[in-house]
Amino acid sequence: MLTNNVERILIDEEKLMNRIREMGRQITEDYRGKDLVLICILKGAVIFASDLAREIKLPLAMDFMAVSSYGSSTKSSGVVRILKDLDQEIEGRHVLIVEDIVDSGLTLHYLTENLMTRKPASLKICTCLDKPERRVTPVKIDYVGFNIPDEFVIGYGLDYAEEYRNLPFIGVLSKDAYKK
Ligand code: PRP
Ligand code: 7HP
Repeated sequence: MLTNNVERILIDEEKLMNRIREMGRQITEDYRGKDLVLICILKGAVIFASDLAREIKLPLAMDFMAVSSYGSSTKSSGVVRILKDLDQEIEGRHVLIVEDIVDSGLTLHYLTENLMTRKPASLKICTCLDKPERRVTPVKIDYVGFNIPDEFVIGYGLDYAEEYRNLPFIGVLSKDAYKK
């Protein structure tokens, strides 16, 4: 079964949706009258970005980047690769990066440096989850859904070895699933 390797539910669907509604309201206020581009970092952020975008009551553009630093492990390799770049120019536009999780911070450190060279009018970061205990590189996060403890989580876009992204909640991966 899909939920076999879920040790426990950390954030249920209702809590997720309520928080995303609040974040959408805040972002709507902050970006009113601005040329906003949401950059969804594939693949993990796709579900969060889809829900968040619908709670932002403003005209906006969406673009997608795919970077990978994890492969099928539960630890960051520290090496960030761009697998898919943006389709749109971001020079002079207000860019909001949308992530599912910030862990070591290596992915966002790389991404912000890379995107800043393209001269956006502003560059901010929004993440559904933050694991501050795991930080290796400091990153300034502007919008955080939830701070979570140092446990490997799955669901709502987050995977383990490409599975579990379609769980509607955030759950803790059972240790049996990867300690073999
Ligand atoms: C995950 C996640 C973040 C990154 C965070 O992506 O979606 O992009 O790791 O980790 P960090 O802060 O330690 O860099 P992953 O490489 O697993 O790709 P995926 O989104 O396609 O699953
Ligand atoms: C990346 C990642 N992917 C899934 N679950 C977690 O807890 C993660 N941390 N960093």
